[in-house]
Amino acid sequence: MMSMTLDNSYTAIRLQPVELKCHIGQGMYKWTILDKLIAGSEEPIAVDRVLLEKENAEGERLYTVFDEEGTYSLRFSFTDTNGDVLTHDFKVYVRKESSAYSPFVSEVLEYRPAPGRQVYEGFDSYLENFKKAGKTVTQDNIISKCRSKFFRNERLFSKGNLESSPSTVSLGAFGGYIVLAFDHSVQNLEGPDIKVYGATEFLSGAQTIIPQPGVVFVAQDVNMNGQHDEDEPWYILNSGSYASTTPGDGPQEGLLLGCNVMYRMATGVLEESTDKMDQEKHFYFPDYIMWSISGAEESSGSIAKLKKDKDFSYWPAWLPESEGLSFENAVRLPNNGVETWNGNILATHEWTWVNPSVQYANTVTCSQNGGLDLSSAIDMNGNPVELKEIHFVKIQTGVCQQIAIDGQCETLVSGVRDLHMPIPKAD
Ligand SMILES: [Ca+2]
Ligand SMILES: [Ca+2]
Repeated sequence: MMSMTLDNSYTAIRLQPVELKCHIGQGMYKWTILDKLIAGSEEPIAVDRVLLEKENAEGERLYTVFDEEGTYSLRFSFTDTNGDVLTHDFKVYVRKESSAYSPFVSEVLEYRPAPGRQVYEGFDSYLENFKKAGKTVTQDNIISKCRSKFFRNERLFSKGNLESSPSTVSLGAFGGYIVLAFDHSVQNLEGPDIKVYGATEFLSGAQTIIPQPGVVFVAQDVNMNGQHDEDEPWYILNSGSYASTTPGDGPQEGLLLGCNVMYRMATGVLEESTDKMDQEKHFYFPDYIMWSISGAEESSGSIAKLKKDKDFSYWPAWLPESEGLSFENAVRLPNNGVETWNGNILATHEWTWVNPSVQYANTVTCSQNGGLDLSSAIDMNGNPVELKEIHFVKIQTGVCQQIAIDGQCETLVSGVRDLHMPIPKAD
């Protein structure tokens, strides 16, 4: 005898995940939206959309999001191994959120940069104030400072002011990352769904960008607690453009998954290098921070300290130097910096492959950036995954390379937006 454990009605909040469960036994489970009656209209609209159709345990749990305020009619059906069918129709009453959602990420959950010159520069006066007061800056201090930067940018972006310089947060060298949360579920609809804002710089009056690309990951809030938990897997947005090339020295390969990187500070007294090549590159101290990569590849090298930076540390001030800094499961992009030598003189240096179709963090100016599609998600083994919605975004510096006086590649982030949510009128 098959028995039904579903109720006749449920309540939900718009764009917040809902979990419904019904265990009956071995067989095929199917959950369908029949129609919806949107708040303010008189007649229901036929939907007839299957939300989930899976066998056994995989079909017992429905995790979904309703995007409009109103009443949804759903049908659950179960077909057992003899072909006997049990159906149950029920309603989901979807209410409007109590305070309006933000189209931008609303929370900084974690900020863990690798060492880098711009990690210091992004917080220079803030960090110096702590130093002057004889206080130690903490992780919480820095996270609240990140929040205020993103909040300021949100107001700029909301006014359509994309070309005014946003306040950026540097993720430091390869592997460093930031974890951000939306206050609602971002849906995977037709076309691009989220946009990651990098930096916009004006050089010699013309708008340009130093392409220090980041890898963008997304995750769902499976247990619906608003926090990113360890058992909520990260998926990589693979726009297919990581391997795109521009004439010349573009990258030849795509993503390298599963890299573990370790940073350690040099010990001893730093003295200016007298090596001619170091001086050409403006390196003050070439082996300032040592890095080693294991896992998907074995390699090692160092971050040089630049002459202009000799008075400050590249090490994030709120993380202890003595333990080193390690990052697990980082995703590496091909190197994109080029140095050209004329005899033993540095002739040119530049970061290459600035391709407007390469739409992840910090590769194109904010206005050119068309956004990222959740449909491009792959898991940490490189297999495509189907995501209907996400809650969290993680951005990680993707390139492990230093190029002359530009220093180490450090991805800069200034915000993330849900492209499906209209921007409210700015005050
Ligand atoms: Ca999409
Ligand atoms: Ca969670």
